[in-house]
Amino acid sequence: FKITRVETTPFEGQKPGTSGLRKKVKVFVQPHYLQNFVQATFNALGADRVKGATLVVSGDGRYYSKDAIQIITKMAATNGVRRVWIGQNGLLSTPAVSAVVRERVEANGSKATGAFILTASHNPGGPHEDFGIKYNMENGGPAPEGITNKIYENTTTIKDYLIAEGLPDVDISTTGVSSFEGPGGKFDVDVFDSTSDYLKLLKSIFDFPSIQKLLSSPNFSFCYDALHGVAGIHAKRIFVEELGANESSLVNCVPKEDFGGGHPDPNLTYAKELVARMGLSKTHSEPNPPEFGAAADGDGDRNMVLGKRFFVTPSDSVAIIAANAVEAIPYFSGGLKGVARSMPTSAALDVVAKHLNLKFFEVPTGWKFFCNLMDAGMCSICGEESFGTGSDHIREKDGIWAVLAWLSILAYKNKDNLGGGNLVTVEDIVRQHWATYGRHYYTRYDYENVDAGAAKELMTHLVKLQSSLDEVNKIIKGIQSDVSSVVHADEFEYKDPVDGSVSKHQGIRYLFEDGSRLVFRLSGTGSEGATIRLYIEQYEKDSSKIGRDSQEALAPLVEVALKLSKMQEYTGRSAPTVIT
Ligand code: VG1
Ligand code: CO
Repeated sequence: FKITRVETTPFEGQKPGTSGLRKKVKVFVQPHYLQNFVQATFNALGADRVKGATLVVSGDGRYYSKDAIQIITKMAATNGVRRVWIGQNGLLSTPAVSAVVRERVEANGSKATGAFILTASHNPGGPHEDFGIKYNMENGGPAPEGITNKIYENTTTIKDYLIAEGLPDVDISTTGVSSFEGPGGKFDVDVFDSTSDYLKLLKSIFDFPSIQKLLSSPNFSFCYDALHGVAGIHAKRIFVEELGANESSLVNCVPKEDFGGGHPDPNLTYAKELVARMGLSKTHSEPNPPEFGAAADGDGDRNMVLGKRFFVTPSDSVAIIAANAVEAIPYFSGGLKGVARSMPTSAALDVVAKHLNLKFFEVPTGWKFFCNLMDAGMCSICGEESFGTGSDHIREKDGIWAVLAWLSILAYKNKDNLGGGNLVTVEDIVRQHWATYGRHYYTRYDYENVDAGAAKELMTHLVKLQSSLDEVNKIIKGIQSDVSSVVHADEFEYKDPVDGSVSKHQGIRYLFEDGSRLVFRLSGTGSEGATIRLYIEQYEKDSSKIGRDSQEALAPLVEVALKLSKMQEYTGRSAPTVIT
């Protein structure tokens, strides 16, 4: 093939958000749009990281992925990349990409140096929905802000990009290596099995035989919903073929370019089928739900964990995994190096860290902030309230890992009663945890696709309010006289303890005397307008008060949050789009 230099002009708004660049497909398919971003990324990485590199290119299989893979491959070939690795059919979950970057070694000894992940994660897909792309580094984690800022800068000045002429489209449906000859020498494309490397890693972490025993036990039942995302292919292989779960326990596990028209976000609103199966639907009654259910998002890094007629909040989930990991998961048997959560995530993990005397970190939203801690050996388990949980086995959150972690805990707690009799259930484990550590009532309100100007004004209003706590408390007492007082309010700022980098404006916090918190932030993953996220949390230590309905328990604080922020006044919305 030959190298062609194509002239181009910058597009506005190619700034990577919380997790890469996400836009409507119609934006991405504009001539040169994807190409500009890819070239800007190669330029930001620099020759050191690109010349001779081995690059993984795959994703969640959403609409436009197949075209994007061909374009990126042709650009990699001309930018000096030596090898491109592609999961069969272009499919690799985000955690599987991270595992491949860290673990996979080709027969000739080559290892990956980075990855383009093609996904818009939990956003819908299809010709009228979202596409996305992000770059991960040689540690398997998302590019740090230093790089993403550089990429953005490059997109604003780009004049041309390089693409191969005469390089045929690669057949990504069959595994195997194809070699091509270019002006710079050989260029290989290796299409490989999507699950093998990821599975091998998971097998080295968990006790598969004990999980298999649990799954085949007559008094246990299991259900997994991939919402037509990429996790479906891994789930089939891992849960059914390796661990012996029944094929019928998999729901929506065939990946689709448009996720079957659904919203591939594993929460109680969007994972409707699973929610109904687990006996949690308000309109449908299920006589005999499974003991355990879980769902994934489009790219398989998120998870929702459910018990029979029981919802586990993600903030509780990471705390419970951390509290039980050493006993239940072989990978952690030597102890935990530390634990971490994102700022808006509830403080359930903080309490566990304190009890177990573990190093603890609070970082801004987005997985990249955990990666530095993990690289420095300071953190083993971390999580976000947004259904993201994971560990230092890779550098992304990992939906299937979280399910295996829960199955491990269940297997451990039930090791003596799998023959029959009463199981320790998901609900038992959570209630026991609350009894020991106290309960963090928690909810998140999302206002999606709000006018961007209005959202900014609301945030500015909240920042201004903070200058006088007396004033804030006066307003709050006027709304609800019996909530506790705000003792601290700020805009969250994070100084990375490893590299000293500072991230500002990471959300507005109101911290109350009794441990309650209100947090407001703007989403960085949307593709249209602005999304305001409001996080509400209240801590209850009194064991006689830990069994309440969470929306009911939080109602006074919710009212305070809405009135204090003048939510309806600024946004015109009387209710959130989604409550989780
Ligand atoms: C959201 C979540 C955040 C998560 C991010 C990427 O970001 O809140 O916790 O890390 O999505 O997840 P934001 O900026 O919209 O609040 V994924 O599964 O979409 O890559
Ligand atoms: Co995701």
